Amino acid sequence: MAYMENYQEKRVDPGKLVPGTKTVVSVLLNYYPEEIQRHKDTPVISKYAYGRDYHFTVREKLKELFGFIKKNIYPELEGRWFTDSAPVLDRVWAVRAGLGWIGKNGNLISKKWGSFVFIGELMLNVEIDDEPPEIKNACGNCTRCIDACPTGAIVKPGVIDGGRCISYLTIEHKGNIPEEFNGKFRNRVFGCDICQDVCPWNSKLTSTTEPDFKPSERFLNLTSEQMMEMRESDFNEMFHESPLKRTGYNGFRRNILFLKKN
Ligand code: B12
Ligand code: SF4
Ligand code: SF4
Repeated sequence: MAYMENYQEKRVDPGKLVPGTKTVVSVLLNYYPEEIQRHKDTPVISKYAYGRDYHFTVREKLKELFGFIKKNIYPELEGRWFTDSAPVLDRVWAVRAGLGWIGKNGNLISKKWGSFVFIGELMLNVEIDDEPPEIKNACGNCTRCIDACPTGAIVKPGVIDGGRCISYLTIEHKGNIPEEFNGKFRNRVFGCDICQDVCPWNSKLTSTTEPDFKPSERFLNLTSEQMMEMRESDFNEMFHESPLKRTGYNGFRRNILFLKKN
């Protein structure tokens, strides 16, 4: 993740990223699925990857929102939109927009939507007169996420050691998974939701209505054997336009073999 060290100036000052920015509009998109993988022993894929890659979906929606604002409110509107795509601190903008707080598990938590939400922004050249409410951190004394993380990746409240996080190790990491993590992945094959699944703010969530994120029946029914034996052509067919394209078949196989070995 060396790319995280680049563009520090642009990261903290949106005017350096999109000259003329006067307003940042931060939005959330719920991706909490109605149903999870049906077979308990099938290697677990993170909920964010159940459907179409959110980068496409959120970007399309942001473009639409931009068009709507320009057409109906500010004809002079100029700007750009982002989600996880540029040197933008998505969670920090969501906090400043009053959408939630950053929980001890490092995720933005909304009182209404929980944390299974994607974050995106519009950077606009118009001034919008709005005082967002300040949302207080509502984690309280809870430490469920820290206690549940199997690799000890939450090193301080809200601070994730990326190098220890299963999400990083299964998606971003290149090469073999270090031996110190043998037996610690709790059957996670792509990403990890453990610190979100245990969060009380995620206990009564409304499922997403976004069709792009709806998993296929075939995906929900995958058995452990089918996943272990999946061929490249099946993988490409099932995960076409999916976040799993990021690791590709080889990364997926590496993760499967790591789980099998342990
Ligand atoms: C790098 C990254 C990762 C890395 C590192 C995670 C991390 N916590 O930093 C890895 C690969 C591990 C990862 C994992 C996941 N990620 Co990720 N990831 C990102 C990414 C690209 C950048 C995060 C970042 O900037 N980190 C670097 C440092 C600077 O951030 P930090 O120290 O954690 O942030 C603090 C400072 O910014 C400070 N701060 C506060 N105020 C201010 C003000 C200023 C001016 C500054 C400079 C700083 C500052 O507070 C921040 C929070 O503590 C964002 C997208 C984006 N562009 O923001 C998505 C993002 C954070 N990830 C996301 C998701 C969904 C996940 C996973 C759930 C995926 C999964 N299921 O496997 C996991 C969750 C792991 C976890 N417990 O956090 C979502 C989170 C949505 C949400 N509700 O919060 C994001 C926002 C993508 C999106 N657009 O929706 N991720
Ligand atoms: S995503 Fe998994 S490995 Fe990463 S901090 Fe949360 S529980 Fe730990
Ligand atoms: S599990 Fe508890 S401590 Fe962790 S983010 Fe949720 S409320 Fe906060």
